[in-house]
Amino acid sequence: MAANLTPQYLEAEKRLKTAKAPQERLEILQEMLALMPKHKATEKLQAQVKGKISKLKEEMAHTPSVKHGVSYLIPKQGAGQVIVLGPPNSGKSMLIKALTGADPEVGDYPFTTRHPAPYMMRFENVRVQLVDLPPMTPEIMESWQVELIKIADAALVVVDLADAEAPTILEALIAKLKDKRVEFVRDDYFAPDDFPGPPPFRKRTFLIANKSDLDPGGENLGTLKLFFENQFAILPVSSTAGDGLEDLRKRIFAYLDVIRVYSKAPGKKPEHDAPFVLKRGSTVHDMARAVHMDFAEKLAYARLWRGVEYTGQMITRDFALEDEDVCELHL
Ligand SMILES: Nc1nc2c(ncn2[C@@H]2O[C@H](COP(=O)(O)OP(=O)(O)O)[C@@H](O)[C@H]2O)c(=O)[nH]1
Ligand SMILES: [Mg+2]
Repeated sequence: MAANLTPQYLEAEKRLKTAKAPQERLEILQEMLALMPKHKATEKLQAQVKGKISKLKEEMAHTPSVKHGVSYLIPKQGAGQVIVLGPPNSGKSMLIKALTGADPEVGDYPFTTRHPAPYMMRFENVRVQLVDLPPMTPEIMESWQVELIKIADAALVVVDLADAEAPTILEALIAKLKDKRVEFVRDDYFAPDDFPGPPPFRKRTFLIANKSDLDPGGENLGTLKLFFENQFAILPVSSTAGDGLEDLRKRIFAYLDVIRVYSKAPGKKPEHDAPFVLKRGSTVHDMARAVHMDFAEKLAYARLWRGVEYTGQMITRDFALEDEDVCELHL
């Protein structure tokens, strides 16, 4: 049976031969898949292209693109990785300092921060990784910065409330990133697809309106809301005075969409200091795998403690866990 590939498909296939950048290769492969006639004779070819796509995505998730010899990979640590970005001097480093107690370089001149750097923020009994990114403007945007944003679990976009230009700069920055297939969203909502081609990288994002101490009347905050309220939750904070930071910490954790589960040995107290951090929706089986690869295989049943609702009842391996559950695994 003939595959009957279209000229458009063959042309895309030709482009793939010379394409080097992973993102470009991904886009071409996805185009090929879309262009391929779907019938018996192309089944094998479809599977091949799909295989290449998933392999490439896997690779891209682990390596930020290399350009001019600059490449940064920040290994994920803790309950999740949150990228902190925005225009120069908006107070990104100061915000991180206030949230983590760490000591990133803070300066009243632009471009104090030149390399990405990870810091750990404590939230209750877990730690969340915040990545300080050198400033971005619509004009100054390195491809590795874009890759780091794509990989992160969530984003904080920081703007300066004292800067009347902030909304316009931010609008241009968002547009530029959208061209690079990064879309900041309030939630995992599914936007009507106004993207031609492969789906974009959608990042859960808070718009941090920093330096609220310099906008006491809230005028600039009002303008920011007019511009962006539909797209983001806008959180006014003051990194120097500390206003709004406790709330922000909580909301960052909630955004990561993870749960904490405490393991417990029979007859012992649960280990509250060392929660297992799992994706929301994880089951007892997932928990067992997180504890030890072998446990997942050998798991017979588990017992659950959850408020007054569960007080040690038996649950099966496909039971869905919730934040702060206590779980006793039996092999
Ligand atoms: N008044 C005020 N100044 C701030 C605040 N956050 C940062 N700054 C100042 O803004 C300048 C830039 O801060 P920095 O964190 O280095 O900005 P970055 O370039 O975005 O990392 C510094 O002089 C900070 O002291 C804030 O909440 N209120
Ligand atoms: Mg900085």
